[in-house]
Amino acid sequence: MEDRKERAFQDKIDAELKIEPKDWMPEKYRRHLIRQISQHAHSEIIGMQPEGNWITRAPSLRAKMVLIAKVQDEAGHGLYLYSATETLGITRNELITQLQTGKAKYSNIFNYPTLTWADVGAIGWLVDGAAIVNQQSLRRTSYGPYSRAMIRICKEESFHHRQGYEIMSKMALGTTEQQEMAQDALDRWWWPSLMMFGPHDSDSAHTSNAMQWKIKRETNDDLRQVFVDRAVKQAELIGLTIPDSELKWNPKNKNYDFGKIDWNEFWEVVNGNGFCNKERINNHVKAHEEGKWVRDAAIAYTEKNKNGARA
Ligand code: BYC
Repeated sequence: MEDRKERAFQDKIDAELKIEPKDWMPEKYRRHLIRQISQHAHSEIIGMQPEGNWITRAPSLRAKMVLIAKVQDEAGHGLYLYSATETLGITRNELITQLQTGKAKYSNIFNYPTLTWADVGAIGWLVDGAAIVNQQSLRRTSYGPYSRAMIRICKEESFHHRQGYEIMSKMALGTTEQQEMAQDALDRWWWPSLMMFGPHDSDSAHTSNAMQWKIKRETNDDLRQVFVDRAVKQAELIGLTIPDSELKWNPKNKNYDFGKIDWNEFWEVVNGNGFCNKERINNHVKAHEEGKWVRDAAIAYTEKNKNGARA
């Protein structure tokens, strides 16, 4: 019986039909999605911190308004993604506990500090740039609510990418000091951005199932390559140098070969030993505790309306 259901499930996926919350799905598929979508949601929410750090110090009113809008968008992305995860039968509270206790991961990239205004540019350009490559692919993911969230999120990410590239272009074409700041930001954010795509395919524990179930549509290495090829041209255009002496055009494959990624650094950061891991989680815990009265008030209001409707 279970086998028959599983075959019908796979046939549906192979036929490019979406799986919806009330459809039958194997437990492994459900758990895989909860893991991936919730980690994605956590990344959006934790990702507000490095850039939020610069809102009060943005160099102009325009820059400040744009940055506030961007950070607010990330909160919205987190909310769509938490909602998509909840359709799989897990509560928001459980998800938040998983994040705060270190059971659930979030993207490696948000454990690095934002030292200068150029870092805000580098995040928009490289981090959102990497996220777009990954998320454009995920628009075709097999789970309906995740796919629909991705379509909406991608539209906003394009604006984020532009705001980052605009900051970098202005600085790269500015005074010598600004040029140095832009190059320094690129030097620090380049390699962690490549790590965002996850381990090489040969070391990726989840890729095989994810590809079979069409949760992922392209592998970690394939998406990383798309990102590198795009970013090299963008860096050239504004006169910045990618910090990789092995970066070289490969005429046979028609893409850029690049140097070795430091996977020790990746695992250290992912496992809690990056520069900012503790600070990021402590801030989250504090904000969550301080927001308790808002959640309590919202629940009390809903309960009151329910009771009112019953009376
Ligand atoms: N960081 O088998 P693998 C944003 C973990 S936020 C940390 O390849 P999978 C933005 C992985 O979880 C964008 N951990 O896994 C927000 C697994 O460990 P577990 C965030 C990572 O799932 C604010 C183990 O390594 N985007 O755009 O097949 C401001 C083995 O990996 C990472 C998403 O989350 C990492 N980078 O592939 C600006 C996209 N990579 O879970 C921007 C959605 C891997 O077994 N997620 N790990 O403990 C995905 O597409 C996939 O989950 C990944 C990893 C490609 C990330």
